[in-house]
Formats: sequence, C-alpha cells, structure tokens
Amino acid sequence: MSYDLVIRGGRIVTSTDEMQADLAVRDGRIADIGDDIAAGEVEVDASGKLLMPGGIDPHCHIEQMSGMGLMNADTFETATRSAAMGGTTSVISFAAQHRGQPLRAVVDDYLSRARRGAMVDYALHLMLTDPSVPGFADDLAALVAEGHRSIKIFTTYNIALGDFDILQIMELARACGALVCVHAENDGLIRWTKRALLDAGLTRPEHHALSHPRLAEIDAVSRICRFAEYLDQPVMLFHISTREAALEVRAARTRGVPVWAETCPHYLLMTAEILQRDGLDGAKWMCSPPQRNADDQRALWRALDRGDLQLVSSDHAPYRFDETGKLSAGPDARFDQIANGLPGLQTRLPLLFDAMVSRGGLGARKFVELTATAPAQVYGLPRKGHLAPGMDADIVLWDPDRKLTYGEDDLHDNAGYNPWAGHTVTGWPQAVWLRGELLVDGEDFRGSPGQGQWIDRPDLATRPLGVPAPEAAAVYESRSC
Ligand code: DUC
Ligand code: ZN
Ligand code: ZN
Repeated sequence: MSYDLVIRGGRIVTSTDEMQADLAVRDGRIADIGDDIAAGEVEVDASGKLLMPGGIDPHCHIEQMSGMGLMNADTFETATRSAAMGGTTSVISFAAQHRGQPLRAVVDDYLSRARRGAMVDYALHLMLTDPSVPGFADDLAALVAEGHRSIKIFTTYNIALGDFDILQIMELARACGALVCVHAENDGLIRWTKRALLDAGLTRPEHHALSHPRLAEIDAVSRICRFAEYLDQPVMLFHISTREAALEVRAARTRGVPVWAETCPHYLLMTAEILQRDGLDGAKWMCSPPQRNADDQRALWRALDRGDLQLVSSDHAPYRFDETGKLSAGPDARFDQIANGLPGLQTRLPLLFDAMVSRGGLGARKFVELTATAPAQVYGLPRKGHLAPGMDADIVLWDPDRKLTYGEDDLHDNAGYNPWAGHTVTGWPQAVWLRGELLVDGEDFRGSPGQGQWIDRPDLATRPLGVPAPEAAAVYESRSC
C-alpha cells in the first residue's frame, strides 16, 4: 500500500529524540517513520532540514471583543493564516462570555465562526465572566462534557471575578473535569496605581507598565496557587511576566499543587523600555501584564529550563494602530484608553527557535516540547504535538539556516504592523502540513477557509490529585452524600 506523502531525509525532532529518517503519511495521519519507506504519491526532499510537529498555540484571542468593547483585528481566517505561515497548526482561542450572555449561545457563536473561517485546527477556552446567568452551572458541565475542557477567568479588568466566584467556578470545574486558566493580577493594586498615575498626569504608554505593578502579578498568582491547593483543582497561570511570580509557581508545584504556567515571547525577549517610543508608538507593544526587565527575562528562561513554567504561548491579541484599534480613543489617548495586546501567532515559533536553537539556548527538543508537545498534553489534544505513527500529520519542515529580518508589516494577520520589525531570526518554516494537507509552501499559503477542524478534548491529563485541604474535603464529602 503506498502513501499519500513521504518526506525523506529530514532530521526528525521530537521532545525526547532527534533522528535522521523518512516520514510517511496516509489518510491525514503519520503512517510510518523509518529507513525503508515505500514510495508516496507525493515525495518531498527534506535533506538539511528539520521535521517537527506543527506548533500548538494554546492562548490566542481571535475574532474576540475586548473588555473595552473593541473587536480585535483578526477573523478566524486571518489569524489562522498567520498561524500557519509561522508553523502553527493548532490554536486554542476563546469563546468569550460577556455579562448576561448564556454560555451555550456564546460557544455556538464562536464555533460557527471558527467553522467557517479557521484554516488550522482549533479548540476553545470557555471565558467566563458572569456566573449569574440562568443555567450557568448546567451549561458549563454540558459544554465541558462535550469536549471544551478548559475555562478562562480574570482577577482584573472590568470582567474580573471576586474570590467567591473564582472558588465556585473552580469547584464546578473540578466536578466536571476542566482545567481553569487564570489571568492573575491583583485588581485593587492596578486600579489604585492607575488612578494615582492619571491624577499625576502620567498618561503615556510607558506609564501603562507602572500601572501594572509586579506586585499585582505576584500577589494574584500566589493567591490562585493557594486556591488550587485548597480545592485540589488543576490551574494554568497565564502569561507569567515576573521572576517572583515564576517562583510562586515553582513553590506551589514543589508543595505538590496541580498548577501549570506559561509565559510569552514578549516577556522573554522584550523589556518595558519598548513602551517609551515617540508619540503614541509605544501603544503597539502595550499588553497586560506589561513587559518587565532583563532580570525577569533571565528568570523566565531559567523557569522554562527547570520546568517551573511549561508552555510559551503567543497571547495573540491584535489591534490595528489606527482608530479601529489602539487609537480608538483618538491620537492623544491616555494609556488606560488603549487596547492591550500585540499580534504574535506567526512570530512565536521563529522567535523561539532563534533564541533556543540558533543562538544555542535550550535546544531543539525543548523547543518542540514547549511549543507543541506540552500544550497537547496539558490541554488534552489527542493526536497532536508529537511525530509518531498514529498521530495527526501536522508537520513543519523547518529550514534551520534561513536568516531573516522582520519588516514593518510583513505578517499574514490583520494587525497591520509587526511588533518585531527589525528583529533578525535564523530558522524558518519552509513548508507546513495540516493532517497531511499542504498548508504552506515556501512563501505561498495554500489553505482555505473552513479547512481547520474543531479538536474534541474528551479527557485531560491535568487532573485533581485527590488531596484537597481538610475543609474543602469535608465540603466535597457532604456534596456526594
Ligand atoms: N492581555 C490579556 O490579558 N489579554 C489580551 C491581551 C493582553 O495584553
Ligand atoms: Zn490575560
Ligand atoms: Zn490573553
């Protein structure tokens, strides 16, 4: 029996191994990896190149309304096109509930838009902001059982939940088997500092960094880790930016708490200095939490190396640098009127490969682990994130030698600017397959809207450990009586 596709002579990189071998694909799955592989209908020469699993970006905002009521710049079509052009074949974005909206309707809406537009495979985090809507708990349990196994909540912004609601949602998540992801920054610290800065006339983009004090992250991360410990509920801490918060996660994991955490390229490779550009230009890099300093960067790399942090997501949140996005409050907007977020779906893998492999950092296997294998494991994406027979043929043919300097507007999303303009990377995705279909061929994008499929997540490896605090254990016991 012949194969649909055989890629020959590449160096196959997984999170645990590297070997020179041929790889065969049949019916969208990897059929064989080895030396004596029969002919394929399509044959590709990969000599001198790497073959790696397609990237999985587990935290990106696509076609989503911000807390300020602003639609972000990307549709499922434009966001997933840019993901694919950067070597990413699966994304987890958000079905974002706004106040008063029933959960089921929110998820149906996002699913129907994703079904029409997505060109890579996708799953959704359930973003919960209003637990008071009728049918909330039943809808949540049903949606999780249908395979939406992750929840996102905030401790800050105008969509913040208080401790009581957070605990309620964590208990529900534990009962139905979902991972709770948290944007963890202390809201009171941010609101107080922001008010004081604005009162003092400090309104520029660089003051945004001051308005999110590092203590806000440290405090909230520590508290959420304690909640996870109290309830024995698995939690993912999103976008860790400070050394101390990474150490809070490490301390919790050392105590045996089921917590995981991610950081992003803009914390690993940028500092808050970038917000000091002329005029409002710094707004292009404004995100929350903000970029920090070189000491934090070193600490975050160390935390990834030690396994204290397990993932690197893009937190892709694109807003154009015009009146539809960053400048929606006008050309003289104060920092608190400017949408937070920067595009990152397309740049995540090249930036990380350059930093981790080309410049001699943590190496190619760790690169695969952080960008594909670990997100598949943590978020329960079956058949994704690894190159082995039986897995989906989501494959990137990577040219480790291609060197390129990013331009001002050379990405395939709809943000209209590249936050990494002027940054040079070595290593580039030359071809990308999604379930055996060629999506990217050099500079050409070959995908079509609707080609991406929803990824069912029937189960999670990130389970409770069975050791809640005694008070919580008593509550659980009383519930099951
Ligand atoms: N921060 C978030 O929490 N979400 C999107 C963008 C950002 O900067
Ligand atoms: Zn966030
Ligand atoms: Zn985010």
